[in-house]
Amino acid sequence: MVNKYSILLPTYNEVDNLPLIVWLICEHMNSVKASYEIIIIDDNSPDGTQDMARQLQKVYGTDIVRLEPRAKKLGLGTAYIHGMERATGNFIIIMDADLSHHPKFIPEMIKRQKEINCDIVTGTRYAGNGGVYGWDFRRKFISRAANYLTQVLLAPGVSDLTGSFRLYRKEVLQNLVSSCISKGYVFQMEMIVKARQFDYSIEEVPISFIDRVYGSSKLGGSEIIQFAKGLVQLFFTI
Ligand SMILES: Nc1nc2c(ncn2[C@@H]2O[C@H](COP(=O)(O)OP(=O)(O)O)[C@@H](O)[C@H]2O)c(=O)[nH]1
Ligand SMILES: [Mg+2]
Repeated sequence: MVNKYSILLPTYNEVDNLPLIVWLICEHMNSVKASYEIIIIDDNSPDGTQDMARQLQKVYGTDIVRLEPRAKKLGLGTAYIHGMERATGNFIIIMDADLSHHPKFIPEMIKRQKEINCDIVTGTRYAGNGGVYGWDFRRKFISRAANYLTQVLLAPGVSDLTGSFRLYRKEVLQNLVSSCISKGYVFQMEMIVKARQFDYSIEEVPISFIDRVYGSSKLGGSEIIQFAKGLVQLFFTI
């Protein structure tokens, strides 16, 4: 069977980033002759992201660029589920739409998955040539601390637990999503911890993460507290 990759792009106010990310994805997927679709899950962004998505559908076709909107801002976790349920590929790639995740890493993830025949390939900022660019000390510290704490408490043996640039076998993602309870940023971490429990094979590909240029981040103080709470909860339930 020929593999098909469904790339989920959750968007909230990404009108400036969308044309470039879609173009880059197409370039890189075509360069390795992969079969794919891009699923834009937009939560009724007030900046006109959906109009932009419809313009892009005219350029690339509705089979390549699919728009699966929701009525209001319902959060990232459920956006992935919404996209996954509508995906026609046997592999699912999740990534941010703000150009922090460069599509040039997708062919590397695909290659690694094929070499090892693994269930999950996760991008890592904290191994090999991976890195973080453009973050201030505060964000770097929070991310490092979150990864370090989780490593100490749960020892999942994956170097980047809070990243969200990953490739999953579709049935693996379905199984993980239905067994994960966390909301917010802790969700990415729980996915990996649960994947370990289920004995799924996980490979890593180093990525460089570039902070967004256009638009604004949604990480605030409450998210950090939520993460800490989620980590403690996972520690006691797993
Ligand atoms: N559909 C949807 N997308 C979201 C929501 N919140 C964030 N996003 C998207 O998720 C990705 C990551 O969000 P971002 O704000 O960049 O988070 P950060 O990189 O951790 O600061 C981006 O593509 C956002 O547009 C949401 O509530 N709904
Ligand atoms: Mg971002």
